[in-house]
Amino acid sequence: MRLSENTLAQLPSSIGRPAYDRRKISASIVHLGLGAFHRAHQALMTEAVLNSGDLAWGIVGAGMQSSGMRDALAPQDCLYAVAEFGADFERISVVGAIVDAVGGAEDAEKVRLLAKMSDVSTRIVSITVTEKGYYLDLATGKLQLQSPAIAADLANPALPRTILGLIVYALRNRKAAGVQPFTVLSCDNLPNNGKLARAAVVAFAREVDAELAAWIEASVCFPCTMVDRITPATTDADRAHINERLGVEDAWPVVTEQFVQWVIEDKFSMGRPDWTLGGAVFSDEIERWESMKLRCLNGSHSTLAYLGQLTGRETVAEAMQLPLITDILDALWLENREVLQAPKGVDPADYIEQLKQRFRNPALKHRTAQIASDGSQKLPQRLLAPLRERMAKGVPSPAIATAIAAWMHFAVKTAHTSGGVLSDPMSTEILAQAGKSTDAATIVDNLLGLQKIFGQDVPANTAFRAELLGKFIELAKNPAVATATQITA
Ligand code: CS2
Repeated sequence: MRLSENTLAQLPSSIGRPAYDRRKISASIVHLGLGAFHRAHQALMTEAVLNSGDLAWGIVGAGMQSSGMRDALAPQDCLYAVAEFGADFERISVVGAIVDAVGGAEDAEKVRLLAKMSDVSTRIVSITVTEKGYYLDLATGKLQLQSPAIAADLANPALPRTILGLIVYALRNRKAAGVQPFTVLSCDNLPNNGKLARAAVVAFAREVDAELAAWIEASVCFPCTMVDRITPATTDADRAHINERLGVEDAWPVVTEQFVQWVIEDKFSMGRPDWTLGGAVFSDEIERWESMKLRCLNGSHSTLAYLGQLTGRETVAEAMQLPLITDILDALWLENREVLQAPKGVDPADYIEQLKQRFRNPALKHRTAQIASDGSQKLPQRLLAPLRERMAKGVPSPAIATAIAAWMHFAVKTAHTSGGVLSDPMSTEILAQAGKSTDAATIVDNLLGLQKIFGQDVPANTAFRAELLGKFIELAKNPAVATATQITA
């Protein structure tokens, strides 16, 4: 039997469920990027608002590329279970905040989505599409006009597929109809995510109509946010366990940790839910929150992922068992702390201690392969940002160098593995550089030459280049690390 409105009453009493009448909800939030993270984070915070009796904030969730989530959710009235797992903790709740799911792979669905976003009922458009979904060249901040997806959206205003096409054409429709613009709420792991979203949207709009671009610049709110909740892809074992607890079948439950954090800049043009009811914080210190999180959590996550992949550790919790890796992380955190501006009231030492506990959570099977994806999109804000601050101070950064060397070895190993696939929008360029030579210095220089990732300043810094090469060779010689075998120093 499937989870649905009709089977809600049969759930065991230990399972949380909506305490409100779902038929009375107004769908005023459109969320682009209907994945596990949104369902474990913003949707759950919105559920707390609905549970408080404010039914003005239902969510229409849209897949961007696939219809898989819509196919899973639609037959269950868009209800789904969130399982929060810790070492000695388990809480499962069924969430009702998503009232409609849009499939990302079908033209008719894209038309329906654009119509909903153009309608006055939509007050907020929120986004989780990961770094690459903004089509920005992160080193220069420029829109990737040469990207086929952007070119297609510029050519096809009736059927946009990227967030930029959808947002700009919906705003154009609203402007034409005299409807107020919605707020664009980026919830991706990017520094100043609201500003980046604004830059991408305005740059796209300029290609469409200069006057529209000026109107967007003047009247659309793009608050910045810091989002945090470790939410791995759901495994078959998780699904089986959760469904056993539910007593009915949820085709795609979400597994996450207990910890949750959302810090939001309070800048909304058509109102907003009181997400503080779900634990969110409104703050004007987003930049500090975001850079602390990106560097201390995500930077060490990426480091764990590449070192984990090289040492045969499948999950983050397994990688946290290896002193070789935790020693590097400790050094990385120290390097970060030396250039960190923590938000008021936050002690970085406590924050980092809590991260260690979160990474060790044995109940989460967070695959290092999942985090290792899209390195080209992640390295700049996670590792290169603190590196640049340290370079400006003239201090060495051996731990950051080790982390980048680990990414390089991961790329080289993939290039030398027959059938090896690098999950990264820049995979072709990266693998070409990584596979060209077996000489350590040449490999390091070739990869450092990828300007879209490293810019010009990082490769030009001879002290750092030497440090990186030293760490690259050190990892190649370490018997616990399985790099591509043919590297010569
Ligand atoms: C991870 C993040 O996949 C990744 O790159 O570092 O998804 C991480 O789990 C979240 O940002 C935690 O909030």
